[in-house]
Amino acid sequence: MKRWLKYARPYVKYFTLGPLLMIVEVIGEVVMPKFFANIINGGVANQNPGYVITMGLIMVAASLLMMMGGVGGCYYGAKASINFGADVRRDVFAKVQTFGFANIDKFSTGSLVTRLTNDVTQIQNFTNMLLRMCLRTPGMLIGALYMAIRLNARLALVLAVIMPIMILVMTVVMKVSFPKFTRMQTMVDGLNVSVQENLTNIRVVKSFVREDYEEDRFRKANGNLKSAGMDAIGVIILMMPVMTLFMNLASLSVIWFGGRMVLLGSMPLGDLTAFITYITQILMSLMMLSMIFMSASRAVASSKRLSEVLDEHVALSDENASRKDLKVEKGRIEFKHVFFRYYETSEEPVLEDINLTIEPGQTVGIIGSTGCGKTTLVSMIPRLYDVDEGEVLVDGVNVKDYSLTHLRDGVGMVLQKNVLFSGSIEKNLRWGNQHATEEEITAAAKSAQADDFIRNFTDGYQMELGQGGVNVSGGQKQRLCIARALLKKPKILILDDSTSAVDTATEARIRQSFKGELKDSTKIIIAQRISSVRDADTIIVMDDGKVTGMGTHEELLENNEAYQEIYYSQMDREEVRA
Ligand code: DUT
Ligand code: MG
Repeated sequence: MKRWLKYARPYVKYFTLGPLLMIVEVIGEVVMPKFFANIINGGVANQNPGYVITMGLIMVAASLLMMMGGVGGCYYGAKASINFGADVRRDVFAKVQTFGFANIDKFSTGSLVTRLTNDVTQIQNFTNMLLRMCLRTPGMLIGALYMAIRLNARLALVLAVIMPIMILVMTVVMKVSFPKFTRMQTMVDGLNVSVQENLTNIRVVKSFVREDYEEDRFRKANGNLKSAGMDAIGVIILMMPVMTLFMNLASLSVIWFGGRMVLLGSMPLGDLTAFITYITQILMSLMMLSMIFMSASRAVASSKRLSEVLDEHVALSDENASRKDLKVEKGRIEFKHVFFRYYETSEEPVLEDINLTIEPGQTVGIIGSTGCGKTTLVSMIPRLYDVDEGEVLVDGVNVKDYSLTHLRDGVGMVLQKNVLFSGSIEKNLRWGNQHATEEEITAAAKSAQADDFIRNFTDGYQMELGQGGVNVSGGQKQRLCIARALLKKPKILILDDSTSAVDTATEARIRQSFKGELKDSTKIIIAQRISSVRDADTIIVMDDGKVTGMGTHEELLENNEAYQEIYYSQMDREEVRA
């Protein structure tokens, strides 16, 4: 609660003006029936047209005032809640940006999208409703109650019976519906996950002709949401007629008892009509209160989900880093007894007791069967994940002691599952360095063997890429990603299977250019092809989370069985090709 108040503070003017103006409307609503009673009692019964006209004019003026209050109240209420929602959304998004991979894996992207959109909207709508109703509803309840008792205290006893029953019904309904709303939000998550996964991967879906399957999956998620929604709304649907029943019973009793009073002459007719209006107002405001609580239970469910994001502990941060000013200067890498697993519950570690040292300027190849942990191993260097045991040192300093910005600035990583973003090629390359000159950009593209094909596009470096870089080929995309990393001029360059879609001749040219331009940088190349790593200073052979061999191509060919196996299986193919 305190957290959300903080978001209201900058808009305190709107937050007070809204409800205050609504009060104007309520006062009007409460005195109107009394004026009406006066017209009947004083004007109609006494046949006094002058009085009727004066009262009528007063009522018109009051109505105008009421309208102004109502419009103003709604305006400021909307202004307050929209600003409030926007600020919450901004902060939740900023928090998500600090998340490590592990945090994102935990929530799932779909759920984060729901929280950022739907959940924020829920609390925004509730705030809006609260601002319009928070003074209005109790104001109307108390005002009408006061007027009714003043008009006829004995008749008001009817309320003493009806009101407790209605309050009881409302409490039960709220208790029942709260968990149902929480469940509904989870179903919205499910729906978003299904939609998001489908849309981002629509090309794969289509190429595997999986539309039916996807439709089915969507139908299930949509169906779940529908039934959860029906379930939650169902309670409210049931509540409405029950409340109306009590309201009608109350009016009926008032007419029954009040009618007798009018006949006996102990109550003027105008008072009875006014009284009936007040009864309706009281019961209506009770209903409205219950609506507010209902909307509150939804908002509470959403606010809990937002708090989960805002309170999420980001383990992978540089808050406790002791050498924040330090930059990566040389590019020496050391792994000491490193253990790692993605999930605390998994039995086998993905990395098991890794020990290795890579000297600055060296080129190191990593080779091994798929799933053996190559990507995981290199992810430890720019701290995409943190080790469970042991330590990773860069230039003799634990990676946890660098500021994340400096560490990641020093480490250029071309991810295995790489993406480009919508925008021009130049804009994408500038991710590597915002301030790069045109010459630097061309140079990086040339080293990555991308300059030629970029120039062949009609718009050259200004060609617009689609979302995820869909309008370039796989090999072109890989080369653009390499160029993007090269622009950082990193001390450590990691290529994770980054030339798998590039032909061998082009790949050789890329390696050649590294020798010239990245002479002093440490280069780590993960590859499936021996030809990609055979020139490396050291080749690391991995199997099942462990390093099983380390040495030059010749050394490994002599004494490492796994390496020999890979080599000879690929040699056959190379020879056939040659
Ligand atoms: N793994 C996870 N969660 C992840 C990524 C990987 O549990 O987010 C598992 C899958 C695999 C192991 O970790 O069993 C090692 O994965 P990694 O991606 O490191 O393997 P790789 O050597 O890079 O395989 P590939 O050659 O297919 O890229
Ligand atoms: Mg990999």
